[in-house]
Amino acid sequence: MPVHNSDVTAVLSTLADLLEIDGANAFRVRAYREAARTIDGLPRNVAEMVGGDRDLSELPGIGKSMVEKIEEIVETGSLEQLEKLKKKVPGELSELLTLPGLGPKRVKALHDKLGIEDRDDLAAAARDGRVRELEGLGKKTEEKILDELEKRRDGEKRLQLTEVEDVAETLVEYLRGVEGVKQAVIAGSYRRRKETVGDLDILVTCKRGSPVMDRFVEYDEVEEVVSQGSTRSAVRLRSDLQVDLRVVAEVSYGAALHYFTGSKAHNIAVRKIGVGKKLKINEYGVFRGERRVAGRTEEEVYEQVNLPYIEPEMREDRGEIDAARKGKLPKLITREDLRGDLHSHTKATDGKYTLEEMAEAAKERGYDYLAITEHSKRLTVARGLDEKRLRRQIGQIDKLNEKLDGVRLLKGIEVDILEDGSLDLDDEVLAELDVAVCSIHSKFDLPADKQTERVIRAMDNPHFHILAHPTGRMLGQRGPHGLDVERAMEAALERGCFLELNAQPERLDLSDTHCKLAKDMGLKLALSTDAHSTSGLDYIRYGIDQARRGWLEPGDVINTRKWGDLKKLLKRT
Ligand code: DGT
Ligand code: CA
Ligand code: CA
Ligand code: ZN
Repeated sequence: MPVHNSDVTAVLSTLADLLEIDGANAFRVRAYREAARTIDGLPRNVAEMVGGDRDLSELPGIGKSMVEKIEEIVETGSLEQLEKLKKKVPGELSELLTLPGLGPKRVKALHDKLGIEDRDDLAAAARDGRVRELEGLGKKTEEKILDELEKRRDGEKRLQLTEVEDVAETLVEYLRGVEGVKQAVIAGSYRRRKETVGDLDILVTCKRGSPVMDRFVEYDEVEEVVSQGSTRSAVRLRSDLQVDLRVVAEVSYGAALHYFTGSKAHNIAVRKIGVGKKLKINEYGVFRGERRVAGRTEEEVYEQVNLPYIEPEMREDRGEIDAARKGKLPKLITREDLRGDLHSHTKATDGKYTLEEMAEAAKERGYDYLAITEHSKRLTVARGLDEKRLRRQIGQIDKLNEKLDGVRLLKGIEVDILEDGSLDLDDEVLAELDVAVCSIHSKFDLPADKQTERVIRAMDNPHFHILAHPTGRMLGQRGPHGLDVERAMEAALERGCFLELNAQPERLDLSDTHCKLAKDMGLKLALSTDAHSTSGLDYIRYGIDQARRGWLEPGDVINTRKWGDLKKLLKRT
């Protein structure tokens, strides 16, 4: 069983939690947390780094002894130190640290005095009124704990950004229509355009006496009112989405928007700079002593710490603060920068529309070109094209292009990469195409090194242009198929080919950190929808969001170029 980065992160975080409950030195605890966070943000597989010639201790927050722990986790799947500690402090206790009012000392007391070992024990004790008996834990905290435990039981999953989008936008529109409401915006991970969101965080400014809180909790889609107050309420919608609403003063609007947009790590980093300037930064504003020196806009907040405005998609504490400080923030790509889409299907295979209809749809969206990339013959479920049918389509596209005005269809294919790394169509027909998008649709379970070799061997074919949906993951359905993305990127760079950022909302493949890795390596990406219908072209928005989270600029994406220039880029050798 290969060890994933998330496994390593989980072991290190649990260790940090249990040490904290056990009363260990705060620095030690923090060291494990830092290490966990570093591993979590790594775009490569740490297990392979351990096996290879990389020096892990070069990573931020990872010292020599931490390297040994990581190696132990990679090799054994666990950590002896943790297993020993668990005999004293049950592992499930770590989860209790995230409950309202519960810090390490209190969790320890719950364990020592009430024999609580996990959340079920805690729920039972809270229901019996035993929790309130402990020092410092009153009836109120007990109720909050119980509430939170129940909430967690129902909704433990994160929702895909695209699943919540309609619900979210409709709700904000509704709030904007409430009497006295001036502004209503969604902050949190939703504003950062993270691929999944835990809950929605909405901010409102309004006139005194606006009934916004009442209107919010009585909104049609509300299934349960979790809490209601004059400045903060929380509800759970029928779609299982939890929504927090906060009413903030206009003088605090920018500070609140900044605070609740997060990420938490970004906030902490900004606040730290503030501390160095004797400024206190919180959701109410930026303060020097008692005096509010900023807060109306986010720009003001950043200005106080001598930083330019940082786009929400970049606020993950992944180097954006440093880049901002040096005046080196990327000028992030926007939808308008794209000149075309390089991955789409028509009725000839598993798409819904004709060549003409797809061309028209591309033109309506302001594109200069659209690549038609049908599946190849091995993918029989999609009625993939063989050489003969592909040649027929090539002829149709040539003819259609003579008629088309203002848009061009590119002759392409989404050719299967077979198990041995060969391509599913012969070289002669591939040579007649403008673009070959290549992808894996079978044998997802090959060992990682075999999977990687398979892809690299495919790239050796001079007709290979773009590796489509490189990792094969499907959000919430299936994990990546094991390709070593960094090695694939290196191979692509050496051979003059590219990787795709597939904008299908359940794919978003590459991830944000992979996009950033590509950029750092100097590898350009294709940003494509894989549209199976005319409206499917609109999924490009999600790809743009992901690209921006990966720091991509127009120059980092090949389909921002005019066809003539793109054609040169696609030329191998
Ligand atoms: P999510 O909901 O899990 O997808 O992620 P977020 O980022 O929306 O997180 P959420 O809803 O827990 O909190 C919204 C924002 O509030 C978060 O991005 C940053 C801010 N925030 C929450 N807790 C803290 C905290 O303890 N410290 C700081 N500095 N900011 C926090
Ligand atoms: Ca949130
Ligand atoms: Ca929240
Ligand atoms: Zn496709």
